[in-house]
Amino acid sequence: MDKKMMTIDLNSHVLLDKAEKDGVETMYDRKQGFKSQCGFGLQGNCCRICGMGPCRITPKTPRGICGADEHVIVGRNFARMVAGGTAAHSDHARDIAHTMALSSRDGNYKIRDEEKLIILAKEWDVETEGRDIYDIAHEVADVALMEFGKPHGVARFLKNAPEPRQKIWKDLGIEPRAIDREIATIMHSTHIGCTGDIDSLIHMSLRTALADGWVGSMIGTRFSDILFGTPTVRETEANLGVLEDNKVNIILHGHEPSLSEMIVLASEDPELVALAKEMGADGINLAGMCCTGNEVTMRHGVKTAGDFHQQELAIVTGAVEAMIVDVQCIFPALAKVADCYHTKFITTSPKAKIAGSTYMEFSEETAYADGYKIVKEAVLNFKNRDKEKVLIPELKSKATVGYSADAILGQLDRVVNSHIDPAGTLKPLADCLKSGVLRGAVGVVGCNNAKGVSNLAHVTIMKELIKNDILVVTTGCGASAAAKFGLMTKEARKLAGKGLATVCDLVDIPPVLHLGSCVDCSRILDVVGGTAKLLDMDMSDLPVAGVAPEWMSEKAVAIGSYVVASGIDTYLGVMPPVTGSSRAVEILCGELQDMVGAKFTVNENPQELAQIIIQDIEKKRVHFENLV
Ligand code: SF4
Ligand code: MSK
Repeated sequence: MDKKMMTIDLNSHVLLDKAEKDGVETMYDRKQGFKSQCGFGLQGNCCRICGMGPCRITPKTPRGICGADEHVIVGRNFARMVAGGTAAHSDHARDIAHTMALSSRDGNYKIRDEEKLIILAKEWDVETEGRDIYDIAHEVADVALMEFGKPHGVARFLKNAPEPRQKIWKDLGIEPRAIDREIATIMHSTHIGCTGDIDSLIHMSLRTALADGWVGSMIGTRFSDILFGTPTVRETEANLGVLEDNKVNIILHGHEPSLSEMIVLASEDPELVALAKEMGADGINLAGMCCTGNEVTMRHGVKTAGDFHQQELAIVTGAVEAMIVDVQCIFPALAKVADCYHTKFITTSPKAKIAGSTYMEFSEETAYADGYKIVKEAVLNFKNRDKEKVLIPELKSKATVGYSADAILGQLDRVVNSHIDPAGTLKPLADCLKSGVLRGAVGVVGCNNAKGVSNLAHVTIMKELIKNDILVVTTGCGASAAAKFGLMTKEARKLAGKGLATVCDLVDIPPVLHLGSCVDCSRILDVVGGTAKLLDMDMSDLPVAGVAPEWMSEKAVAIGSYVVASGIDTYLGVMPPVTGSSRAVEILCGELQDMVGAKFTVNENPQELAQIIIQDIEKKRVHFENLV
């Protein structure tokens, strides 16, 4: 295997050698078996929606048995990807809302950000005067849960968007009603014999994606902040070098903070720390992975072990006592890899049971007790570690993380002239954009994709953007890549252009800002929406963009679609399975511009993609500068 063609992460290179030596198969081995992938699947024109199929579109069979053409088939497949992604983010949000409904003063889950709860309660017309904070929390949780299936009206959070944007959604008829309803509508409409019109399929995809971004993800982010604390700026480290030789190493992987928060608490329990010492370890070392990694690093400074493509390699170190997972982005392959070492692969969610794992169900009702049991299992496993099999690679990078929208406001307040400007606003950011010191701001988000070299596109694009005075904000595995490659440090300012470097010095920020996990793309909507409102513009007027250089999940398709529907141009480094329909490409990469003021652009060469983004931002500046 040519490791350089697999990943640019040098720790991963070390561990790929070890995996080979240990006889362990990883995704990179399997990737080689998939060198030529199915052309129908790549183009999205294979349909297996009904039992008469699969029907594949070719010159000889231009229609499926029911008569669906390539446009209908591609459109239905695309819509189902959006529905899948929206379901995942939103079910995460639903769980957090349920957790808030369980919160109590002496229970496992408490209200940590009362101010944020009160603001939200007022936004949602929940009475706050003279009420106990937990009564307010429970009512707000109930209101949120209604957003999933309320029978009337449209989503409440939509009114947070700038007014011109709300009008576009209303006029187009893409205001989401309730989250589950939008998902169900897509599943119904894409059933055999329903929607046979690609324009309509993309239209409903946008409405469902908006339910993801402006409703589900917003509930996920805000409720997590209220329950677990709004992230603040803190220092951490990233990459597999954060594992420790003589400690019980526990990897937290998945998405929902309700589990990881309990594991963090339990890992500090004096009884379990004492037990770890009894087992011969120096203590317990937690490290995060994927989006759970982002959640716990930005709230607790827990170090980040790595990203999506490093989950197997973490176990290959031979130094992990437990890999604890909940939902989403967890390789079923982990069970087999864990079998080759002493690692306990612990699944916890009835929504994501994996054959071959140790299943220890986590319930919010018995949260701490469950977390304690799971950590204890990990600690007791330390005695089974085989020192001969341990190899912890050396590399790790420092990173400053935790830039929630609130933390960004806090940093900006450092440069506010309080005699002239009110504190707590995005005005300094808007001023930097107006003056052109910052040419623009770009969200670089999303996964790693085995179609490319892991991390290459993320790092290349981020470096190019900051060099050209474009501020980068990042979430998900893009954020982990940035942290691993040192882009979230003050030292990274030397990679930035003069304007951005000056802003970073003034505001004391790195050129790449860590905004959190996948659901925290909603923080990007908050910042862009807030800046647009401040400037009395629409989001599509700003020199901003979204990029998913290495996207792979259905969630990423939903994110890209709501970002575009919010008026923010979106750039993809991997082609989605839509090229089987010329009409799909025409709409997604062209006509959406007239509908929602933004569109998709795809280029699989990261250098070229970065240059396209920079040129487009400069073009947008002309329009923007005319408006300000
Ligand atoms: Fe074939 Fe139509 Fe059934 Fe799809 S829905 S599998 S195109 S017959
Ligand atoms: S974990 S969705 S690989 S960002 Fe959110 Fe990473 Fe993508 Fe999963």
